[in-house]
Amino acid sequence: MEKSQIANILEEIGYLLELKGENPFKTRAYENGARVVKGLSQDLADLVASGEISKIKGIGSALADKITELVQTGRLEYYEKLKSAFPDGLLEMAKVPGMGPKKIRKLYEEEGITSIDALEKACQENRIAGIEGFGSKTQTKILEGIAFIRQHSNRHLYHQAYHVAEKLLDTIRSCSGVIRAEVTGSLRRCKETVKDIDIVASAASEDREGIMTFFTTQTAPKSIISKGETKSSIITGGGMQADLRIVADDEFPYILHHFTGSKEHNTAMRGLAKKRGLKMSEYGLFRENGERIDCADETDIFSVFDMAFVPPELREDLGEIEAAQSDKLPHLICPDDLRGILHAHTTYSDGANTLREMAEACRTMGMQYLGISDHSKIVVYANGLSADRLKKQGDEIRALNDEYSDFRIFHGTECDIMLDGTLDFSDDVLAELDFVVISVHQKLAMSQKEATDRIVKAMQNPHVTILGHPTGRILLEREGYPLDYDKIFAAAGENNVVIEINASPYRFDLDWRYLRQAKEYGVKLSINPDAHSTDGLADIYWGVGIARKGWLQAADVLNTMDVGDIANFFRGIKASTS
Ligand code: DGT
Ligand code: CA
Ligand code: ZN
Repeated sequence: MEKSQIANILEEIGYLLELKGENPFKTRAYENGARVVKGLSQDLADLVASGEISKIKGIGSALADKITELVQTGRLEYYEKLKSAFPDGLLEMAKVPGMGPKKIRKLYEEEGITSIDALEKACQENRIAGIEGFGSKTQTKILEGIAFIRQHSNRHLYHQAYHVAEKLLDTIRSCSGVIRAEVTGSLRRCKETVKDIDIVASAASEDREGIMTFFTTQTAPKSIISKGETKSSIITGGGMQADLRIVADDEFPYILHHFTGSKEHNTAMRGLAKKRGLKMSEYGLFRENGERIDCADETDIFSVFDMAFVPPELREDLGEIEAAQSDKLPHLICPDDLRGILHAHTTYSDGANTLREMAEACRTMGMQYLGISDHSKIVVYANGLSADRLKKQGDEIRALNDEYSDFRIFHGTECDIMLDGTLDFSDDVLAELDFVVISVHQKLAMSQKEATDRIVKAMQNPHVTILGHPTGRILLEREGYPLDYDKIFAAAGENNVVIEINASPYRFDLDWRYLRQAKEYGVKLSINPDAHSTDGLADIYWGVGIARKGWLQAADVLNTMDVGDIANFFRGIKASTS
């Protein structure tokens, strides 16, 4: 069993206990335990075998026993018993935004509601509004939440689909007879969520049947939707649909381009073709007389239209075609352009790894610096730091920095934005730090005006460096609060505030669709992993894909600055406050 699976089970136990009405202390212990397990650098099986597991901070003896049982048997009786005490649908209901365990328990006990469908019906029949603690506003919110999850239920997070697709692609490429194979569709375009995995391959016609048999048997699918010589579809073990299409190798570039999409980009390209008396389809690019224009790869296809190669991330018909025709495509940021990482948590607040472990991991990634930003005091559930503990952390950072000659830790905070737009730490506390990330974590239900005013006011504090996860959205789970982007970007520009692209694949916030608008206001972006463990640092690379999708170049991104430049940048902000 993998660490992440075990962590998920512990998390679920915490949730089930809360559903049961157990004391919060007990439920918190499981949630914490899950986080600790996720962040462990050692092998879990080794820790269990040596008995060291019970000595790890945050894992008491009860948790150690359960982890041991899971590692040794792959099962946990306690968990199975606990789970069987509730109807299945009850856990499903937790997916509805705003439905916490307390609410679910109340609806279960008072109305016998055990599924999302039943919940929807009860809301429509106005049976929820009258229950104590609910009201008609909550009832409407629940209905909106159900509509939201219905709309998103057939989509998957980018990183989860990416991992599945990568494995599938490797398997397909390993099959004899396969000449070329690529992932296409929204995954290749780096959309934040995807519906399915689209793969195209080329092979001689006599090899195709064998490849399809291989695809539908050797990838451990849950089920086979269809199997043909040119197209087959499966449901992967993890429940995603994956399509494989196979063509002759000389048709490969056209099908690759077609299934990469987007539909809008394809439609625009077909319009261009028509203007030139050509016909473009997934099978090729043809002259009026039916003759095919031979293209060895996608670059050849674009050059037929006097266009530079358009990176897949840009293919949304949002100006990329015009830019490619006039040689104005941006030189997109690459992973190698990054010089450091900002916005990381440690065991001081809700991170799973120590300051030193985070720094070492970041340095090993080849970065020049790490900006630590643990939570501020109001975020009690995340063990937010008091001004005193923040000061102590500063001492530890200084001591660590003395040890390094080739790496630097910057001391920051993820300071909460209060309801009225003031900040959780006073100015004299903020003045002691290298940089300040500000974020909203409480009372996320706001109108556009409330949200915009609150954040604009917070950005006016002269100590602020970066606005963190600007909308608070959680992909496929909750929509962020609405913002007036013109006002937000104007204020960021005026106050020299950088805006975060939160690179956690659960957030990707700011959304890529607004990045170009931010740039127009002269706002810099920072690609931040919001890492809560050493593993989480690598989330920064998902963020690079999103930045590319938003047309960003290296110079648009704060953390492409080398350590000297960013230190100057931070000092510049501090100088302006004194
Ligand atoms: P998804 O799956 O919703 O995350 O997004 P895509 O873009 O992967 O969409 P999908 O899988 O339905 O189709 C893959 C590509 O195939 C799409 O990006 C463009 C192309 N395609 C599909 N349907 C059409 C169509 O009706 N017209 C044109 N021109 N292209 C299409
Ligand atoms: Ca797709
Ligand atoms: Zn945050």
